[in-house]
Amino acid sequence: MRLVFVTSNKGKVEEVKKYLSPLGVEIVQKNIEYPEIQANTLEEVVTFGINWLKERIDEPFFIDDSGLFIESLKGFPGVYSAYVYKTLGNEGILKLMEGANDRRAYFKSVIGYYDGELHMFTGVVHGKITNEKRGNKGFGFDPIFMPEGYSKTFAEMKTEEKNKISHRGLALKEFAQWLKENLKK
Ligand code: ITT
Ligand code: NA
Repeated sequence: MRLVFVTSNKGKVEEVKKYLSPLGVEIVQKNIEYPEIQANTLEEVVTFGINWLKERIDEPFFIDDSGLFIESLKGFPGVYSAYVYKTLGNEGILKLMEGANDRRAYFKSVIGYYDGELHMFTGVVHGKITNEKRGNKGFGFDPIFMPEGYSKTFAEMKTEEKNKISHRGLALKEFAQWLKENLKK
C-alpha cells in the first residue's frame, strides 16, 4: 500500500521508510506546511494539524509531531522543540544544562494517521542529555541524547538500531500493528 507522510523533515522520512518499507508500505513524502498551534501537548498539535490537512489531501496520510522533554527544565523544550532546535540548537541546550546533575530527558513522538478518522500512535524513550555532542548520524537532538541502558547517543546509532528503541520506532510499531489488523478486513 501507499501512504502519504506529510513532513518537512528528511530525517523522519528516512526512519519511517526504514521501518515501513520492509512491511510493504510505500512512503510518499509531501512537504506541505501545516499550522503548528501553540498547545500544551503533542496530541493537540497533531489533532489540529490533521484537521487542517484533511481538507487538502484526498487519500490516507499521516504526520509525526515529536519533542524532547528535559526533566530539570520542567519539560522544556517539549512542544517548542522545533523552534528551539532552530534557534538555540544543540549547543544552546548544552549551555542551559551546564552544571546540571539531573540530566534526565525523554523523547516523545505522536503519529496521527487520517483515513476518514484520526488514529493516534505514541512512543516514548527515556534517557539523558550528554555533556557534549557525540556522533553524526540521525538528525535534530540526536547527538546530545543517550537512551537509557546504552552508552551511545542516537547520533552514534544506525537508523535500524535507533528505530528499535526510539520514540518514533515505538510509535511506528503501534502504527504498523494497527495497519496490519485493520487493513486486512
Ligand atoms: P515536521 O515538518 O514533520 O513537523 P519538524 O522538524 O518541524 O518536522 P517537529 O515539529 O516534530 O518536527 O519538531 C521536533 C523537533 O525535535 C525538531 O527540531 C526535530 O529535529 C527534533 N526531533 C524530532 N524527532 C527527533 C529525533 O528522533 N531525534 C532527534 N531530534 C528529533
Ligand atoms: Na514541525
